[in-house]
Amino acid sequence: MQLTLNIFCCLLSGFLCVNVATEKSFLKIKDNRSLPLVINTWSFTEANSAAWHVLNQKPSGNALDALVEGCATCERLQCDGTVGYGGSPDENGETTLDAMIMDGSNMNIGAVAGLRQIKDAINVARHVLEHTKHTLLVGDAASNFAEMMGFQRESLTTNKSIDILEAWRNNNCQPNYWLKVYPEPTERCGPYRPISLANSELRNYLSRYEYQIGRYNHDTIGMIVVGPGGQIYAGTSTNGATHKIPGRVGDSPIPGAGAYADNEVGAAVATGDGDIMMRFLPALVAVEGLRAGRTPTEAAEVSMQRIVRHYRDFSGALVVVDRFGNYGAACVGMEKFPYSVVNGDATQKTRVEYTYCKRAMYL
Ligand code: SD4
Repeated sequence: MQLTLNIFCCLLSGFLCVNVATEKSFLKIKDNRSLPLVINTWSFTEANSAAWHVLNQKPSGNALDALVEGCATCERLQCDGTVGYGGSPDENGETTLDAMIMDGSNMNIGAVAGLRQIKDAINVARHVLEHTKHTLLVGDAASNFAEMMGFQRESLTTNKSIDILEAWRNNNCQPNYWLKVYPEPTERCGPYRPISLANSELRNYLSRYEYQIGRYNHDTIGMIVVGPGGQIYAGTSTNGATHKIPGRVGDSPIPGAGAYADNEVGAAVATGDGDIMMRFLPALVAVEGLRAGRTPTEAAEVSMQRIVRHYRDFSGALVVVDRFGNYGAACVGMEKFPYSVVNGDATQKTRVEYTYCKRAMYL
């Protein structure tokens, strides 16, 4: 019966559903229920190992410390140039940071967005979590808050980020995120002024926009830590999208978009084209999928399918964990998506696993 259902489903919706079927049977055999667990997007293995190390410290290792140390490790290492200082310069050449932590025991969140001149985004997010009644602080005021909390202001610019900016300017500021402006943004640099277009013309712009902003100008660490007693934390840290318009904030610090956690069911973290992802709250949708009885892989697939139905050229991925430590992932717009994971007893080591993905053709 299940097989018939899967075949029917595949005929209706194309490749993604084939993945659901195979991954599901795979999960049944594997049925990984060992806790504690640390899992994160991409092959950021140092971050994963650092979190695992903290989690297993006796007597004080806890899930929040582990999550913060994991993401902070990526910030220090400038993982892929897309986390921490010196990466993804905006149109002015400045690197700004987004980060979030969610506590699945009480739904408390601390986040920062567009954080300027402070390297330790995940730690500042922790201070929002622990020392304020707010959820999200932004921009220069978030930096003022960080200074009050004892963090140091410094430039996040590096030789590499200067080079990226110069190459972009020399390439007539291509690609960029502008629409409906003059001078023509596909050919010229700004400053731009708005022009009005008919709706049909705007549609053409939208598809071209999706084509230009690809997988390689955004990555993020999204991490989930499930402690031995089932305590779940989810978090993110990123420097966003390269050549973003100053002021742009992505999905990573937005609750339900970049991450979501609920001790009652599980957690999810996202990576990818945040301008699109944040329109769908994919982490929340995935966690609600778990609540409705889906496996982690199914919950991730369904959440991604919802985005692809509207944005076929979208690229992104989700990692999902249930409260027992079963995990899965789904991805769109790339060949395969790696994630780093470690679980079980303290002797276990970080490994990289992959989920294969293809752009859904018939959704
Ligand atoms: C953003 N979602 O700011 C982040 C970037 C990212 O994998 O996740 N890249 O759009």
